[in-house]
Amino acid sequence: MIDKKDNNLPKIDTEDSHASEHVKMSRRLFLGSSTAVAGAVGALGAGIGSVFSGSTMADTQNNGAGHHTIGPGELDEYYGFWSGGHQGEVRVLGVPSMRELMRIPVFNIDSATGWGLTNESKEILGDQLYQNGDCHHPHISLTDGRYDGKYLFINDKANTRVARIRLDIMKTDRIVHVPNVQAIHGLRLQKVPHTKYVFCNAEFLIPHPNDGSEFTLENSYTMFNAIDAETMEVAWQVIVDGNLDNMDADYTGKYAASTCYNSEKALDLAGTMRNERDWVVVFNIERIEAAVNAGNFKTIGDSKVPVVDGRKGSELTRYIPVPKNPHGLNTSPDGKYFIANGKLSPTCSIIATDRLDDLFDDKISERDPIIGEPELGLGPLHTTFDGRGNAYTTLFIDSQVVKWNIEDAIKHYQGEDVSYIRQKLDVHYQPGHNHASLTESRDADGKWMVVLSKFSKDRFLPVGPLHPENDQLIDISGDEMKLVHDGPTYAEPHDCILVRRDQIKTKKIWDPQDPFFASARKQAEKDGVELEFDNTVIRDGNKVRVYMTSVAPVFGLNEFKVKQGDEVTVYVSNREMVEDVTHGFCMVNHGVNMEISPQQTSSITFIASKPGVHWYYCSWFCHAMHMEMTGRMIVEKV
Ligand code: RUQ
Ligand code: CUA
Ligand code: CA
Repeated sequence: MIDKKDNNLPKIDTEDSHASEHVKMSRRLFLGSSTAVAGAVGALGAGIGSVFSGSTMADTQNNGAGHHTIGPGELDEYYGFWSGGHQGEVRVLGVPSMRELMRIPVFNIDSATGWGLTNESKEILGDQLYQNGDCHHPHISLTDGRYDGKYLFINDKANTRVARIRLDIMKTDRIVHVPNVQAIHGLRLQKVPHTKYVFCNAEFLIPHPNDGSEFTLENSYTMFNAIDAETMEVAWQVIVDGNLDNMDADYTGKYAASTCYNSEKALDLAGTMRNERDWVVVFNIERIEAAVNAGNFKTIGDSKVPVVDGRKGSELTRYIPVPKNPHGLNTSPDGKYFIANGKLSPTCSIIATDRLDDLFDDKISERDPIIGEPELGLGPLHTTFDGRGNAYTTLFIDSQVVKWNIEDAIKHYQGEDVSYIRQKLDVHYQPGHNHASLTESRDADGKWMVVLSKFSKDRFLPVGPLHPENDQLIDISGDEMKLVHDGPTYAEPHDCILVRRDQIKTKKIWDPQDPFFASARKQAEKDGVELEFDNTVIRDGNKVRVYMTSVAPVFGLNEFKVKQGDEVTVYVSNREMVEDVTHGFCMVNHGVNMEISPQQTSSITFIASKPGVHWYYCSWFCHAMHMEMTGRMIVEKV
């Protein structure tokens, strides 16, 4: 272990040692001939056990080109948007530096910005004000198969929600709770002609209605969901057989496909592994829309969402059998293939999207769209692409990423004697998602790949029993993958998306007319208050509205007076015209804090339950006299 630590030091300008090269080669050979080990995968437990056995070899880090180093003051080429996992947020990183630029609170409560505390954020979070969320899949809206930089969408598995983030201000602006289902997991966007729909899978099977009158798994099912990307209303739902895991959409706008690992409808682990093949279910978007428009749907309970039946035998779906408990599903950037990752099978299944019309017209049989099933290694979870015909698949159990050539894998399946594996690279450790730059668009540029490893084990200074994960940056621009950076991350990013920096256009300061705080503006109008200028207190029964401006380093009000028990709403408008001068408003001992950026209005409501003097202060450093940016709330006893 001690020796290993030395090996982990960055070795930017040195050559690979012969020793580690040797180990790397022998390991590759071992894995190259290990395709008969499928049986060993049998139990998922075997994979977990190997966390600590498969990766204790010498460091196989390639000595990277080093051009991932971005100097102080230099800007990155890519934005990376990371899921924040069960922290419930989204993180913005610069790539290739892997510097964290910003956090965007989504489903979580954020002490710094007041997300979950302010009236503006509560309006977006809605009635379902849960305290937690579980983000997995961040995806950026597209127009004609290219990222358009408008929105980012992300799922909440924990509370069955989908959120939209406006990328011009990098704030969450809409959240929808998906009815009739439990646990939104896989989420992707319609790519063509544009992101009209956000597609998302509900993972778990539930009875309908789920009101305590029925508990059996036989009478439970789950649904595939489409959300209108502009209105953020659920447009329709499709009942399926089995469960749903991950998904992707095609480049015609006609099809979407999801993996199912629980075709068995089992409750126990062994049961979910009973079938040698589960399936990929393909959704025919045109036919589903036609069925909804023709009124061939039902609704469930109070929900008005049209529900169509896509179970086996339906015209709306097709079920393509694939081995075994498949997980990720990824569309190649040329639009030709859906690739389903086998998880308990050492294979990926290549589905030809140009055979789907025939499949739906019953001209071919259910396995005919499969045109390749390469053996890649143990525990394939997700695949990403370089736009040059190569695929990169994470191997969870092997702790590797395998680079393979898609056309050669297809030829091999047709009986040609070609090898399709290009390289296997150790990653540290147990990778889940991987993601190459621009890979979910036509513009996949094959420069960088992030591998999101679930375990960091010995890669960082120890921080107690809870370890960070490890997001590794890999240079894929050359023939060989080169590992160039380790990035510790907190609970649990799952997935990320990389876009070119010119594809995102952000505002430097807020538009004072922004809909984000339209309700505050409306209330001010009703009260005859001008947010830009006025500093005033409006009493409305036991509701008190306090309006104040903020210009560094003063609040418009040094003091305001309320009565014990009043419901107080404080509106602060930041009048700065200069970027980066954010103020905060923190009322001591009231659980009240919020961000107010230039030209923004923020508001927060609380009960003034404690008589006496209560200071408030600016909580975002704004000026040399920032400490002096304070005031007092006087609460009179009643
Ligand atoms: S899933 S580690 Cu939540 Cu994206 Cu595959
Ligand atoms: Cu205003 Cu600090
Ligand atoms: Ca299964």
